[in-house]
Amino acid sequence: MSRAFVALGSNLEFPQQQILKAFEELAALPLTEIVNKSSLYRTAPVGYDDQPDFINAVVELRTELDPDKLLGYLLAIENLHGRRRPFPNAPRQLDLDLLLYDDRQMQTPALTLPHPRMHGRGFVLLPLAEIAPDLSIPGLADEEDSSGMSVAQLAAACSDQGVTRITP
Ligand code: PH2
Ligand code: MG
Ligand code: MG
Repeated sequence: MSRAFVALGSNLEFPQQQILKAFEELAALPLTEIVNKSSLYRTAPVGYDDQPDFINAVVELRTELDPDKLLGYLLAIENLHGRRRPFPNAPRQLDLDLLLYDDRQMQTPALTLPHPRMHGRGFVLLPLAEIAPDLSIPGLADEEDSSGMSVAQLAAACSDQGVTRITP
């Protein structure tokens, strides 16, 4: 069994419902269970500003799917939600990013692990810190600023990025 973390994001067509539906679809994947879910977070857009706020969350999975198989299922769920890709960082019904898969470090055209843009992003790190504060990100020890820091410490450095936990 492997341990994987997946980030969810949506800012089109009833984002909260997109994320809640995606929780159910992830829970229904073969050889996979959700063992932990963060709260939902309302987050300011990063990268391309002229778009609605996002709803973001992170889940922890236990899975027997290998990373490429899991990624294939994530893309299939995105497609079920009508995901289109008109330009980078465009608004979307659903984005599912594989953040971490055990301690795996890999770089292929299809998949980079850990997710290469997770380190400074509050919309990933704050929900991740809610469910896995003590985790450290493999490979990060090589990067001067953040070596040895836990997810909670990395998240604390992102407190000014417009990320608000939505209380149920
Ligand atoms: N995803 C991006 C780019 N910018 N900003 C927020 N707030 N949330 C996201 O999920 C997000 C983003 C690329 O996938
Ligand atoms: Mg993304
Ligand atoms: Mg993506």
